[in-house]
Amino acid sequence: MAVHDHVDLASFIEGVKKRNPGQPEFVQAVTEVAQDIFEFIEDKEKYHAAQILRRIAEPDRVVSFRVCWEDDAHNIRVQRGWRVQNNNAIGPYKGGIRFHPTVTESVLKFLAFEQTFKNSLTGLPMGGGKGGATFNPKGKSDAEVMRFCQAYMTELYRHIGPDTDVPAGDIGVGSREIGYMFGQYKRITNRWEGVLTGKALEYGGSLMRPEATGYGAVYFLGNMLSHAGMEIDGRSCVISGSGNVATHAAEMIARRGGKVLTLSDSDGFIHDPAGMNQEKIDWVKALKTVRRGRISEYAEEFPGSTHHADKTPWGVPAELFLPCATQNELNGEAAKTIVKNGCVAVAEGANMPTTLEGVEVFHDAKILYAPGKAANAGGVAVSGLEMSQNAARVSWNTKQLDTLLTDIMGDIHAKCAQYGGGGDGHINYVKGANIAGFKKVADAMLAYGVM
Ligand code: NDP
Ligand code: 2IT
Repeated sequence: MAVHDHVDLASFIEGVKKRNPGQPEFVQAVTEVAQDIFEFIEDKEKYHAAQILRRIAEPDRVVSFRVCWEDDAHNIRVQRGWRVQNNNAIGPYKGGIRFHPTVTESVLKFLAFEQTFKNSLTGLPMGGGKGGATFNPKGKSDAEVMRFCQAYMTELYRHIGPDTDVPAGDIGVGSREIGYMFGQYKRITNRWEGVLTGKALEYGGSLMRPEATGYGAVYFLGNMLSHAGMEIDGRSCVISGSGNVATHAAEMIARRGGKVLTLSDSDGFIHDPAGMNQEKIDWVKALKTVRRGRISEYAEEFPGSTHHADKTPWGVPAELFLPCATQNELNGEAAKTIVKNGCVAVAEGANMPTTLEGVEVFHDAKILYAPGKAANAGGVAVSGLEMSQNAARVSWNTKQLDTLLTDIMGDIHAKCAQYGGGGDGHINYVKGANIAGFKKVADAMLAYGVM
Protein backbone atom coordinates (compact mmCIF):
# COMPACT_ATOMS: atom_id res chain seq x y z
CA MET A 1 0.00 0.00 0.00
CA ALA A 2 1.22 3.49 -0.80
CA VAL A 3 2.36 5.53 2.17
CA HIS A 4 1.01 9.06 2.00
CA ASP A 5 2.48 12.21 3.45
CA HIS A 6 0.21 13.14 6.35
CA VAL A 7 0.05 16.77 7.31
CA ASP A 8 -0.12 17.30 11.06
CA LEU A 9 -2.90 19.28 12.75
CA ALA A 10 -0.86 22.48 13.08
CA SER A 11 0.11 22.51 9.38
CA PHE A 12 -3.48 21.74 8.43
CA ILE A 13 -4.79 24.75 10.41
CA GLU A 14 -2.01 26.92 8.95
CA GLY A 15 -3.17 25.89 5.48
CA VAL A 16 -6.80 26.72 6.28
CA LYS A 17 -5.73 30.17 7.53
CA LYS A 18 -3.62 30.79 4.44
CA ARG A 19 -6.32 29.75 2.00
CA ASN A 20 -9.04 31.78 3.77
CA PRO A 21 -7.52 35.16 4.61
CA GLY A 22 -9.77 37.54 6.54
CA GLN A 23 -12.24 34.77 7.41
CA PRO A 24 -11.81 34.26 11.17
CA GLU A 25 -15.19 32.61 11.83
CA PHE A 26 -14.58 29.99 9.15
CA VAL A 27 -11.07 29.27 10.46
CA GLN A 28 -12.49 29.01 14.01
CA ALA A 29 -15.16 26.47 13.02
CA VAL A 30 -12.70 24.33 11.04
CA THR A 31 -10.13 24.46 13.86
CA GLU A 32 -12.64 23.20 16.40
CA VAL A 33 -13.63 20.27 14.23
CA ALA A 34 -10.11 19.44 12.99
CA GLN A 35 -8.75 18.88 16.50
CA ASP A 36 -11.14 15.98 17.07
CA ILE A 37 -11.03 14.58 13.54
CA PHE A 38 -7.24 14.38 13.47
CA GLU A 39 -7.35 12.32 16.65
CA PHE A 40 -10.05 10.05 15.19
CA ILE A 41 -8.33 9.42 11.84
CA GLU A 42 -4.83 9.07 13.26
CA ASP A 43 -4.85 5.30 12.65
CA LYS A 44 -7.26 5.35 9.68
CA GLU A 45 -5.20 5.65 6.54
CA LYS A 46 -8.16 5.76 4.13
CA TYR A 47 -9.37 9.17 5.36
CA HIS A 48 -5.86 10.64 5.17
CA ALA A 49 -5.19 9.22 1.73
CA ALA A 50 -8.43 10.61 0.33
CA GLN A 51 -7.86 14.06 1.95
CA ILE A 52 -11.41 13.94 3.28
CA LEU A 53 -11.25 16.72 5.91
CA ARG A 54 -9.37 18.99 3.49
CA ARG A 55 -12.21 18.46 0.99
CA ILE A 56 -15.04 19.04 3.52
CA ALA A 57 -13.30 22.27 4.55
CA GLU A 58 -13.34 23.54 0.96
CA PRO A 59 -16.95 24.46 0.00
CA ASP A 60 -18.24 22.81 -3.19
CA ARG A 61 -19.04 26.34 -4.31
CA VAL A 62 -19.68 29.85 -3.01
CA VAL A 63 -22.11 31.86 -5.10
CA SER A 64 -22.15 35.60 -4.52
CA PHE A 65 -24.45 38.07 -6.22
CA ARG A 66 -25.78 41.62 -6.24
CA VAL A 67 -29.24 42.22 -4.77
CA CYS A 68 -30.69 45.50 -5.92
CA TRP A 69 -34.02 46.84 -4.64
CA GLU A 70 -35.91 50.10 -4.15
CA ASP A 71 -36.84 51.35 -0.65
CA ASP A 72 -40.08 53.18 0.22
CA ALA A 73 -38.44 56.57 -0.39
CA HIS A 74 -37.45 55.39 -3.91
CA ASN A 75 -33.76 55.15 -3.11
CA ILE A 76 -31.95 52.39 -4.99
CA ARG A 77 -30.29 50.05 -2.50
CA VAL A 78 -27.57 47.51 -3.24
CA GLN A 79 -26.73 44.55 -1.02
CA ARG A 80 -24.56 41.48 -1.44
CA GLY A 81 -26.19 38.04 -1.31
CA TRP A 82 -24.59 34.61 -1.09
CA ARG A 83 -25.31 30.90 -1.10
CA VAL A 84 -22.55 28.64 0.19
CA GLN A 85 -22.98 25.02 -0.91
CA ASN A 86 -20.53 23.24 1.32
CA ASN A 87 -21.06 19.51 0.77
CA ASN A 88 -23.81 17.33 -0.76
CA ALA A 89 -22.30 13.88 -0.18
CA ILE A 90 -25.27 12.59 1.84
CA GLY A 91 -28.16 14.64 0.41
CA PRO A 92 -29.16 17.93 -1.22
CA TYR A 93 -27.53 21.02 0.27
CA LYS A 94 -29.67 22.19 3.20
CA GLY A 95 -29.39 25.13 5.56
CA GLY A 96 -30.85 28.49 6.46
CA ILE A 97 -30.68 31.98 5.03
CA ARG A 98 -29.54 34.83 7.29
CA PHE A 99 -30.38 38.50 6.74
CA HIS A 100 -28.26 40.60 9.06
CA PRO A 101 -25.79 43.47 8.59
CA THR A 102 -23.01 41.34 10.15
CA VAL A 103 -23.27 38.69 7.40
CA THR A 104 -19.98 38.08 5.58
CA GLU A 105 -18.64 35.29 3.40
CA SER A 106 -16.68 34.04 6.42
CA VAL A 107 -19.81 33.80 8.57
CA LEU A 108 -21.75 31.94 5.88
CA LYS A 109 -18.84 29.59 5.18
CA PHE A 110 -18.56 28.70 8.86
CA LEU A 111 -22.31 28.14 9.05
CA ALA A 112 -22.37 25.93 5.92
CA PHE A 113 -19.40 23.92 7.25
CA GLU A 114 -21.07 23.38 10.64
CA GLN A 115 -24.34 22.55 8.92
CA THR A 116 -22.67 19.67 7.06
CA PHE A 117 -21.86 17.91 10.37
CA LYS A 118 -25.16 18.86 12.01
CA ASN A 119 -27.27 17.55 9.14
CA SER A 120 -25.29 14.32 9.14
CA LEU A 121 -26.02 13.91 12.88
CA THR A 122 -29.79 14.09 12.29
CA GLY A 123 -29.60 10.80 10.38
CA LEU A 124 -31.61 12.35 7.53
CA PRO A 125 -30.28 12.65 3.94
CA MET A 126 -29.23 16.31 3.91
CA GLY A 127 -25.97 17.95 2.86
CA GLY A 128 -24.73 21.29 4.22
CA GLY A 129 -25.32 24.80 2.90
CA LYS A 130 -26.07 28.31 4.10
CA GLY A 131 -27.06 31.59 2.50
CA GLY A 132 -27.66 35.17 3.40
CA ALA A 133 -27.31 38.82 2.69
CA THR A 134 -26.10 42.00 4.35
CA PHE A 135 -29.70 43.26 4.48
CA ASN A 136 -31.01 44.49 7.86
CA PRO A 137 -34.76 43.82 8.17
CA LYS A 138 -34.95 45.97 11.33
CA GLY A 139 -37.02 49.10 10.82
CA LYS A 140 -37.98 48.15 7.24
CA SER A 141 -41.61 48.14 6.12
CA ASP A 142 -43.28 44.90 5.00
CA ALA A 143 -43.21 46.23 1.43
CA GLU A 144 -39.45 46.83 1.62
CA VAL A 145 -38.84 43.37 3.05
CA MET A 146 -40.98 41.91 0.25
CA ARG A 147 -39.05 43.73 -2.47
CA PHE A 148 -35.75 42.67 -0.98
CA CYS A 149 -36.81 39.02 -0.65
CA GLN A 150 -38.07 38.98 -4.23
CA ALA A 151 -34.84 40.51 -5.52
CA TYR A 152 -32.76 37.99 -3.51
CA MET A 153 -34.77 35.03 -4.85
CA THR A 154 -34.64 36.34 -8.41
CA GLU A 155 -30.95 35.50 -8.35
CA LEU A 156 -30.97 32.57 -5.91
CA TYR A 157 -33.64 30.51 -7.70
CA ARG A 158 -31.23 29.29 -10.40
CA HIS A 159 -28.96 27.69 -7.80
CA ILE A 160 -31.56 25.80 -5.71
CA GLY A 161 -34.24 23.11 -6.10
CA PRO A 162 -35.96 20.39 -4.04
CA ASP A 163 -33.26 17.85 -4.99
CA THR A 164 -30.41 20.36 -5.28
CA ASP A 165 -30.43 22.81 -2.39
CA VAL A 166 -33.26 23.56 0.05
CA PRO A 167 -32.84 26.78 2.07
CA ALA A 168 -34.81 27.73 5.22
CA GLY A 169 -34.80 30.54 7.80
CA ASP A 170 -32.12 31.75 10.21
CA ILE A 171 -31.45 35.12 11.87
CA GLY A 172 -33.68 37.76 10.30
CA VAL A 173 -35.50 35.23 8.12
CA GLY A 174 -38.75 33.89 9.55
CA SER A 175 -42.17 32.99 8.25
CA ARG A 176 -42.75 36.39 6.57
CA GLU A 177 -39.50 36.28 4.59
CA ILE A 178 -39.93 32.60 3.64
CA GLY A 179 -43.39 33.46 2.30
CA TYR A 180 -42.07 36.24 0.07
CA MET A 181 -39.18 34.10 -1.19
CA PHE A 182 -41.27 30.97 -1.81
CA GLY A 183 -43.85 33.04 -3.70
CA GLN A 184 -41.15 34.53 -5.92
CA TYR A 185 -39.59 31.11 -6.64
CA LYS A 186 -43.02 29.77 -7.61
CA ARG A 187 -43.69 32.78 -9.83
CA ILE A 188 -40.36 32.54 -11.68
CA THR A 189 -40.31 28.77 -12.16
CA ASN A 190 -44.07 28.08 -12.37
CA ARG A 191 -43.43 25.16 -10.04
CA TRP A 192 -44.90 24.51 -6.61
CA GLU A 193 -42.30 22.30 -4.97
CA GLY A 194 -40.63 21.89 -1.60
CA VAL A 195 -37.72 24.19 -2.38
CA LEU A 196 -37.78 26.00 0.98
CA THR A 197 -38.63 24.80 4.48
CA GLY A 198 -40.07 26.80 7.34
CA LYS A 199 -43.10 27.57 5.16
CA ALA A 200 -46.42 28.48 6.78
CA LEU A 201 -48.96 25.68 7.22
CA GLU A 202 -51.24 26.97 4.45
CA TYR A 203 -48.67 26.27 1.73
CA GLY A 204 -46.78 23.15 2.67
CA GLY A 205 -45.16 24.02 5.98
CA SER A 206 -44.75 21.47 8.73
CA LEU A 207 -46.27 21.50 12.18
CA MET A 208 -43.57 21.76 14.86
CA ARG A 209 -41.03 23.48 12.55
CA PRO A 210 -41.27 26.87 14.33
CA GLU A 211 -40.81 25.18 17.71
CA ALA A 212 -38.29 22.54 16.63
CA THR A 213 -34.95 24.26 17.25
CA GLY A 214 -35.75 25.62 20.71
CA TYR A 215 -37.68 22.55 21.86
CA GLY A 216 -35.02 20.24 20.41
CA ALA A 217 -32.28 22.10 22.31
CA VAL A 218 -34.21 21.61 25.56
CA TYR A 219 -34.82 17.92 24.75
CA PHE A 220 -31.07 17.56 24.23
CA LEU A 221 -30.37 19.41 27.49
CA GLY A 222 -32.83 17.07 29.22
CA ASN A 223 -31.02 14.05 27.75
CA MET A 224 -27.65 15.30 29.00
CA LEU A 225 -29.02 15.96 32.47
CA SER A 226 -30.81 12.61 32.77
CA HIS A 227 -27.68 10.77 31.58
CA ALA A 228 -25.93 12.45 34.52
CA GLY A 229 -28.79 11.67 36.94
CA MET A 230 -30.34 15.16 36.96
CA GLU A 231 -33.38 16.93 35.49
CA ILE A 232 -34.58 20.36 34.32
CA ASP A 233 -37.38 20.64 36.88
CA GLY A 234 -36.60 23.19 39.59
CA ARG A 235 -33.45 24.57 37.96
CA SER A 236 -32.78 28.19 36.99
CA CYS A 237 -31.92 29.02 33.40
CA VAL A 238 -30.23 31.88 31.55
CA ILE A 239 -31.14 32.27 27.86
CA SER A 240 -29.71 34.77 25.37
CA GLY A 241 -31.56 36.02 22.29
CA SER A 242 -35.28 36.64 22.01
CA GLY A 243 -36.02 35.30 18.53
CA ASN A 244 -37.37 32.01 17.24
CA VAL A 245 -34.88 29.75 19.01
CA ALA A 246 -34.72 31.62 22.34
CA THR A 247 -38.49 32.00 22.84
CA HIS A 248 -39.25 28.35 22.04
CA ALA A 249 -36.39 27.17 24.26
CA ALA A 250 -37.81 29.36 27.05
CA GLU A 251 -41.27 27.88 26.51
CA MET A 252 -40.03 24.29 26.84
CA ILE A 253 -37.82 25.06 29.85
CA ALA A 254 -40.85 26.59 31.62
CA ARG A 255 -43.01 23.62 30.61
CA ARG A 256 -40.47 21.24 32.14
CA GLY A 257 -40.47 23.12 35.43
CA GLY A 258 -37.34 25.22 34.90
CA LYS A 259 -37.14 28.92 35.78
CA VAL A 260 -36.19 31.19 32.85
CA LEU A 261 -34.48 34.30 34.21
CA THR A 262 -33.23 36.15 31.11
CA LEU A 263 -33.65 36.89 27.40
CA SER A 264 -31.66 39.36 25.30
CA ASP A 265 -31.18 41.11 21.98
CA SER A 266 -28.35 43.10 20.47
CA ASP A 267 -29.21 46.09 22.74
CA GLY A 268 -28.93 44.26 26.07
CA PHE A 269 -30.71 41.72 28.28
CA ILE A 270 -33.72 41.56 30.59
CA HIS A 271 -33.62 39.85 33.98
CA ASP A 272 -36.84 38.59 35.52
CA PRO A 273 -36.09 37.06 38.94
CA ALA A 274 -39.69 35.78 39.18
CA GLY A 275 -39.14 33.62 36.08
CA MET A 276 -41.12 33.56 32.84
CA ASN A 277 -44.45 31.79 32.48
CA GLN A 278 -46.27 31.03 29.21
CA GLU A 279 -48.10 34.36 29.28
CA LYS A 280 -44.85 36.32 29.45
CA ILE A 281 -43.25 34.20 26.74
CA ASP A 282 -46.27 34.68 24.46
CA TRP A 283 -45.93 38.42 25.04
CA VAL A 284 -42.27 38.27 23.91
CA LYS A 285 -43.18 36.23 20.81
CA ALA A 286 -45.74 38.84 19.80
CA LEU A 287 -43.29 41.65 20.59
CA LYS A 288 -40.68 40.13 18.28
CA THR A 289 -42.77 38.75 15.41
CA VAL A 290 -45.82 41.06 15.25
CA ARG A 291 -44.84 44.41 16.74
CA ARG A 292 -41.15 43.88 15.91
CA GLY A 293 -40.08 45.72 19.08
CA ARG A 294 -37.07 45.49 21.40
CA ILE A 295 -36.64 43.24 24.45
CA SER A 296 -36.09 46.33 26.66
CA GLU A 297 -39.88 46.82 26.54
CA TYR A 298 -40.24 43.67 28.70
CA ALA A 299 -38.95 45.57 31.75
CA GLU A 300 -41.62 48.24 31.24
CA GLU A 301 -44.35 45.60 30.89
CA PHE A 302 -43.48 43.25 33.75
CA PRO A 303 -42.80 44.81 37.20
CA GLY A 304 -39.84 43.34 39.08
CA SER A 305 -37.84 42.76 35.92
CA THR A 306 -34.92 44.93 34.79
CA HIS A 307 -33.22 45.82 31.50
CA HIS A 308 -29.42 45.98 31.28
CA ALA A 309 -28.43 47.99 28.23
CA ASP A 310 -25.53 46.77 26.08
CA LYS A 311 -24.82 43.84 28.41
CA THR A 312 -24.90 40.06 27.95
CA PRO A 313 -26.75 37.88 30.50
CA TRP A 314 -23.80 35.61 31.41
CA GLY A 315 -23.22 37.22 34.81
CA VAL A 316 -26.64 36.16 36.11
CA PRO A 317 -26.11 33.06 38.29
CA ALA A 318 -28.02 29.97 37.10
CA GLU A 319 -27.62 26.23 36.67
CA LEU A 320 -28.60 25.95 33.00
CA PHE A 321 -27.42 28.14 30.11
CA LEU A 322 -28.82 28.30 26.58
CA PRO A 323 -27.00 30.75 24.28
CA CYS A 324 -29.57 31.31 21.50
CA ALA A 325 -28.56 34.58 19.77
CA THR A 326 -25.45 34.51 17.58
CA GLN A 327 -21.84 33.39 17.06
CA ASN A 328 -19.11 34.28 19.56
CA GLU A 329 -21.53 35.86 22.03
CA LEU A 330 -19.96 33.94 24.95
CA ASN A 331 -16.21 34.39 25.43
CA GLY A 332 -13.62 32.89 27.79
CA GLU A 333 -14.28 35.44 30.56
CA ALA A 334 -18.03 34.85 30.40
CA ALA A 335 -17.46 31.07 30.48
CA LYS A 336 -15.33 31.45 33.62
CA THR A 337 -18.08 33.49 35.30
CA ILE A 338 -20.71 30.92 34.33
CA VAL A 339 -18.64 28.06 35.77
CA LYS A 340 -17.79 30.01 38.93
CA ASN A 341 -21.49 30.68 39.54
CA GLY A 342 -22.30 26.97 39.65
CA CYS A 343 -23.53 26.12 36.16
CA VAL A 344 -24.19 22.43 35.52
CA ALA A 345 -25.06 22.44 31.80
CA VAL A 346 -24.77 24.55 28.64
CA ALA A 347 -26.71 23.70 25.47
CA GLU A 348 -26.14 25.87 22.42
CA GLY A 349 -29.29 26.91 20.56
CA ALA A 350 -27.23 29.29 18.40
CA ASN A 351 -24.47 28.25 16.00
CA MET A 352 -20.96 28.57 17.51
CA PRO A 353 -22.03 31.03 20.25
CA THR A 354 -18.99 30.08 22.38
CA THR A 355 -15.48 31.19 21.43
CA LEU A 356 -12.65 28.62 21.34
CA GLU A 357 -11.43 29.98 24.72
CA GLY A 358 -14.91 29.59 26.18
CA VAL A 359 -15.16 25.99 24.96
CA GLU A 360 -11.83 25.23 26.65
CA VAL A 361 -13.12 26.64 29.95
CA PHE A 362 -16.23 24.42 29.78
CA HIS A 363 -14.14 21.34 28.96
CA ASP A 364 -11.68 22.00 31.77
CA ALA A 365 -14.55 22.42 34.24
CA LYS A 366 -16.13 19.18 32.96
CA ILE A 367 -19.61 20.65 32.94
CA LEU A 368 -22.20 19.19 30.55
CA TYR A 369 -21.61 21.16 27.35
CA ALA A 370 -23.44 20.55 24.04
CA PRO A 371 -22.25 22.35 20.89
CA GLY A 372 -24.79 23.85 18.50
CA LYS A 373 -24.33 21.19 15.85
CA ALA A 374 -25.77 18.64 18.30
CA ALA A 375 -28.12 20.71 20.48
CA ASN A 376 -29.77 22.86 17.79
CA ALA A 377 -30.12 20.13 15.14
CA GLY A 378 -33.85 19.77 15.88
CA GLY A 379 -34.66 22.69 13.58
CA VAL A 380 -33.05 21.29 10.48
CA ALA A 381 -34.30 17.81 11.43
CA VAL A 382 -37.92 18.97 11.23
CA SER A 383 -36.98 20.81 8.02
CA GLY A 384 -35.94 17.40 6.71
CA LEU A 385 -39.32 16.06 7.79
CA GLU A 386 -40.99 18.98 5.98
CA MET A 387 -39.13 17.92 2.82
CA SER A 388 -40.40 14.35 3.25
CA GLN A 389 -43.99 15.54 3.74
CA ASN A 390 -43.79 17.80 0.67
CA ALA A 391 -42.34 15.00 -1.47
CA ALA A 392 -45.04 12.56 -0.38
CA ARG A 393 -47.75 15.27 -0.46
CA VAL A 394 -48.87 14.50 3.08
CA SER A 395 -49.07 16.36 6.40
CA TRP A 396 -48.17 14.67 9.66
CA ASN A 397 -49.73 15.72 12.96
CA THR A 398 -48.06 17.36 15.94
CA LYS A 399 -47.86 14.15 17.93
CA GLN A 400 -46.11 12.26 15.12
CA LEU A 401 -43.66 15.10 14.53
CA ASP A 402 -42.88 15.62 18.21
CA THR A 403 -42.19 11.90 18.57
CA LEU A 404 -39.85 12.00 15.56
CA LEU A 405 -38.08 15.11 16.92
CA THR A 406 -37.72 13.54 20.37
CA ASP A 407 -36.29 10.35 18.86
CA ILE A 408 -33.84 12.26 16.63
CA MET A 409 -32.54 14.32 19.56
CA GLY A 410 -32.19 11.09 21.56
CA ASP A 411 -30.27 9.46 18.71
CA ILE A 412 -27.90 12.43 18.47
CA HIS A 413 -27.26 12.18 22.20
CA ALA A 414 -26.48 8.48 21.80
CA LYS A 415 -24.06 9.18 18.93
CA CYS A 416 -22.27 11.83 21.02
CA ALA A 417 -21.98 9.34 23.88
CA GLN A 418 -20.64 6.66 21.51
CA TYR A 419 -17.84 8.80 20.06
CA GLY A 420 -17.29 11.30 22.89
CA GLY A 421 -17.53 9.13 26.00
CA GLY A 422 -14.45 8.92 28.24
CA GLY A 423 -13.38 6.26 30.72
CA ASP A 424 -14.70 8.32 33.65
CA GLY A 425 -18.26 8.41 32.28
CA HIS A 426 -17.95 12.07 31.25
CA ILE A 427 -19.09 12.77 27.68
CA ASN A 428 -17.18 15.23 25.51
CA TYR A 429 -20.17 16.24 23.36
CA VAL A 430 -18.06 18.38 21.02
CA LYS A 431 -15.80 15.47 20.17
CA GLY A 432 -18.72 13.03 19.90
CA ALA A 433 -20.69 15.31 17.57
CA ASN A 434 -17.68 16.12 15.42
CA ILE A 435 -16.65 12.49 14.90
CA ALA A 436 -20.14 11.05 14.41
CA GLY A 437 -21.06 13.88 12.00
CA PHE A 438 -17.80 13.47 10.08
CA LYS A 439 -17.89 9.70 9.72
CA LYS A 440 -21.11 9.46 7.69
CA VAL A 441 -20.12 12.25 5.30
CA ALA A 442 -16.57 10.91 4.97
CA ASP A 443 -17.70 7.37 4.19
CA ALA A 444 -20.11 8.64 1.52
CA MET A 445 -17.29 10.67 -0.03
CA LEU A 446 -14.99 7.64 -0.05
CA ALA A 447 -17.67 5.74 -1.98
CA TYR A 448 -17.67 8.37 -4.74
CA GLY A 449 -13.93 8.31 -5.38
CA VAL A 450 -11.93 11.39 -6.27
CA MET A 451 -14.02 14.48 -6.96
P1 NDP B 1 -34.03 35.36 15.08
O1 NDP B 1 -33.78 36.34 14.01
O2 NDP B 1 -35.42 34.87 15.30
O3 NDP B 1 -33.49 35.91 16.46
C1 NDP B 1 -32.17 36.26 16.62
C2 NDP B 1 -31.95 36.78 18.03
O4 NDP B 1 -30.57 36.91 18.27
C3 NDP B 1 -32.56 38.14 18.24
O5 NDP B 1 -32.96 38.26 19.58
C4 NDP B 1 -31.41 39.05 17.89
O6 NDP B 1 -31.49 40.32 18.48
C5 NDP B 1 -30.25 38.29 18.47
N1 NDP B 1 -29.03 38.65 17.73
C6 NDP B 1 -28.81 38.50 16.40
N2 NDP B 1 -27.60 38.96 16.06
C7 NDP B 1 -27.07 39.43 17.20
C8 NDP B 1 -25.83 40.02 17.50
N3 NDP B 1 -24.90 40.24 16.54
N4 NDP B 1 -25.60 40.36 18.80
C9 NDP B 1 -26.54 40.14 19.76
N5 NDP B 1 -27.73 39.58 19.52
C10 NDP B 1 -27.98 39.22 18.27
O7 NDP B 1 -33.04 34.13 14.79
P2 NDP B 1 -33.10 32.64 15.32
O8 NDP B 1 -33.69 32.60 16.67
O9 NDP B 1 -33.67 31.82 14.25
O10 NDP B 1 -31.53 32.29 15.38
C11 NDP B 1 -30.76 32.44 16.58
C12 NDP B 1 -29.54 31.54 16.49
O11 NDP B 1 -29.96 30.18 16.35
C13 NDP B 1 -28.60 31.79 15.31
O12 NDP B 1 -27.28 31.52 15.71
C14 NDP B 1 -29.04 30.75 14.29
O13 NDP B 1 -28.02 30.45 13.38
C15 NDP B 1 -29.34 29.59 15.21
N6 NDP B 1 -30.21 28.54 14.68
C16 NDP B 1 -31.45 28.83 14.20
C17 NDP B 1 -32.27 27.82 13.75
C18 NDP B 1 -33.66 28.05 13.32
O14 NDP B 1 -34.38 27.07 13.05
N7 NDP B 1 -34.16 29.28 13.27
C19 NDP B 1 -31.79 26.42 13.70
C20 NDP B 1 -30.50 26.22 14.29
C21 NDP B 1 -29.75 27.26 14.75
P3 NDP B 1 -31.78 41.61 17.55
O15 NDP B 1 -33.27 41.63 17.37
O16 NDP B 1 -31.27 42.75 18.32
O17 NDP B 1 -31.02 41.40 16.26
O1 2IT C 1 -28.73 26.61 11.54
C1 2IT C 1 -29.70 25.90 11.21
O2 2IT C 1 -29.69 24.68 11.38
C2 2IT C 1 -30.87 26.55 10.62
N1 2IT C 1 -30.90 27.77 10.53
C3 2IT C 1 -32.00 25.72 10.11
C4 2IT C 1 -31.68 25.17 8.74
C5 2IT C 1 -32.82 24.46 8.06
O3 2IT C 1 -32.61 24.11 6.89
O4 2IT C 1 -33.88 24.25 8.65
